[in-house]
Amino acid sequence: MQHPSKQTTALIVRQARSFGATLAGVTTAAALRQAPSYRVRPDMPRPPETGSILVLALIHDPAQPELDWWGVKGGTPGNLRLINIANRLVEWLGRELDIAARSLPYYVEKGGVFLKDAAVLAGLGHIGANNLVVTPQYGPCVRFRALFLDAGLAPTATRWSNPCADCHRPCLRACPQGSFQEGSYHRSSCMQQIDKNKADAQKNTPPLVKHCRACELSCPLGLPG
Ligand code: B12
Repeated sequence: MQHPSKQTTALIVRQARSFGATLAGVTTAAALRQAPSYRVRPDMPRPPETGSILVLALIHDPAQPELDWWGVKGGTPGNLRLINIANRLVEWLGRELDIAARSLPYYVEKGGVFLKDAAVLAGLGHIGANNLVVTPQYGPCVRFRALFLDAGLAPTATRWSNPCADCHRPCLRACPQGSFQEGSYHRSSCMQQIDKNKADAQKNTPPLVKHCRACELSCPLGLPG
């Protein structure tokens, strides 16, 4: 089914926001299939060749750290909110626009998509020096979820330039494991911190995992703590 008008895309984005998404945007499944993360990880399942991806972003205000704590229904309370918004959209898209949609799992290996690539292609932000999607409105303090829509929609576009261009990049020095010592993100150093966060969680009841956000919260575009 084709819905190539920008008005249909704008209507869907507005509805996503009225259901509680902070930001929303659309890219084509075909564009996402070609995105850099799929080139780095050819072993991962790719989105279909046709259809669209609706990306939802939810603000994760540093003043509400519990939104990002792992170990509850939905993974985190923030992700549970995103799941609920996505479920309401699936029902609304079918009823109002006759568009079949499904909410995609969080993990790529379980049929999800690389969410940062999807968010950048949908025009929500840029990949920052901290390897996170930095949005103009909330810096990197957002989390994403995506839906697959069985319809050819007009994509949303980026209207702004890379925010890290003129930044002194405190994110590169904020990591407790020095994951950016060589100027770009080093996954295995970051994983050491993630493992430490998981071990720390076992000392508490309930064992909620409070992942490090140093590279995120040091961004000058993020919200004040
Ligand atoms: C696995 C995973 C992890 C792993 C590995 C991370 C990694 N980057 O390798 C670990 C556990 C270490 C981790 C850590 C964190 N994660 Co994580 N993670 C994921 C997950 C599930 C998949 C990411 C992945 O494997 N990417 C693939 C690897 C190969 O690529 P990459 O390092 O991300 O780099 C690619 C992009 O930068 C892209 N890219 C670069 N330039 C460009 C330009 C364009 C135009 C495009 C389209 C793409 C693009 O290409 C690169 C590959 O070549 C996603 C959820 C999802 N389904 O996507 C969340 C996700 C990326 N994580 C997220 C977060 C917040 C974090 C942490 C801050 C911890 C936390 N508090 O949750 C840290 C931050 C680490 C960092 N600075 O990157 C958020 C990011 C939100 C944002 N604003 O960007 C996501 C999207 C989850 C969510 N809930 O929204 N994570």
